[in-house]
Amino acid sequence: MIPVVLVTGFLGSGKTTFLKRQAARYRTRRVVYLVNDFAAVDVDGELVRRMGAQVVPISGGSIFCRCLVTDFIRVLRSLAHGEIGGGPPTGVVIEASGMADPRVVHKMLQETQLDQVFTLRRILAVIDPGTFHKLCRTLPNIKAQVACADTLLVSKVDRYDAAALVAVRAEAMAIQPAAAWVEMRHGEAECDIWDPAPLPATTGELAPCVDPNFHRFVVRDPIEGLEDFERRVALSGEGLYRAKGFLHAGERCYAVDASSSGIQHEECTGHPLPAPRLVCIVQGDRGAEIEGIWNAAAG
Ligand SMILES: Nc1nc2c(ncn2[C@@H]2O[C@H](COP(=O)(O)OP(=O)(O)OP(=O)(O)O)[C@@H](O)[C@H]2O)c(=O)[nH]1
Ligand SMILES: [Mg+2]
Repeated sequence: MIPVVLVTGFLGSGKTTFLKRQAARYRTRRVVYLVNDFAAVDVDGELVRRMGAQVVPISGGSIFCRCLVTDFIRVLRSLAHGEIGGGPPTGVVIEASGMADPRVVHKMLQETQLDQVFTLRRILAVIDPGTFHKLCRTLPNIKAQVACADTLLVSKVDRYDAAALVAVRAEAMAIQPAAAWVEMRHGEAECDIWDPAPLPATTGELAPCVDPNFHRFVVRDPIEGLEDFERRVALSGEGLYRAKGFLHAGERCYAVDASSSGIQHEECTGHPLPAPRLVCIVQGDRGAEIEGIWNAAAG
């Protein structure tokens, strides 16, 4: 049986940061990272691939929605048959998209008989203490992610004081009292993802393909450097959940990222450099307005 680890968590909570650490840690094992980005072009897969890992991106929605589940099943079948990367992997790590409701995963594996090849070993929910309380009230899928998890990876603990963490812990443990609580800094956590853990029994349905709470778009024209990126993030305000991708400024290339924890950038090195691309996910009812900010010529 091929062990599978599912990593969930809202947009920008720290899933890819965690995967990058795992990719660095298990460099010698033939682990495949299946990276499901809600946006239509692959950004996170590229970031994990640049750590030397084998990545299969599934972009443009949730692997637990009706539109993408067939792609997800097809990829798992190909992995099982050893058609990706020359032989079956020793393990699969899946980054679910931020809004995914993973409760359906058990049923999906059973109905497709993929459970005869893959064993779901862990479900890890990444929680950002800064957004968790509000999201629990507004997005049922966030509670579903916690309800499914054997472990809650509490990210960004460098940003919050002990009292804030205690409050978040109480709220999360009320949803899933059996889950382990593990604190994480920049993707670093004391958690061996391949150690089996008892998983909560959950069941659910595949989600519809369109979620009116969110609007996503790809930025058409290149953004002219870091300042232009920062300016557009500021103009977008709170309605911007995520902006991420790669931008070129002269000879340099940067991985850029805006989330509830602010703006980050990191210079990319090596060859080839990633092609420029930028994706945004924004509040559904401000979709057209914020898309206009990003798809307007540099001011
Ligand atoms: N301060 C701080 N920032 C962090 C930490 N973990 C992640 N971040 C930052 O949070 C932002 C989002 O992190 P990602 O790992 O891309 O989050 P994600 O959950 O994969 O995001 P999506 O795939 O878009 O849903 C990035 O700018 C990270 O550098 C942490 O422990 N501390
Ligand atoms: Mg990610």
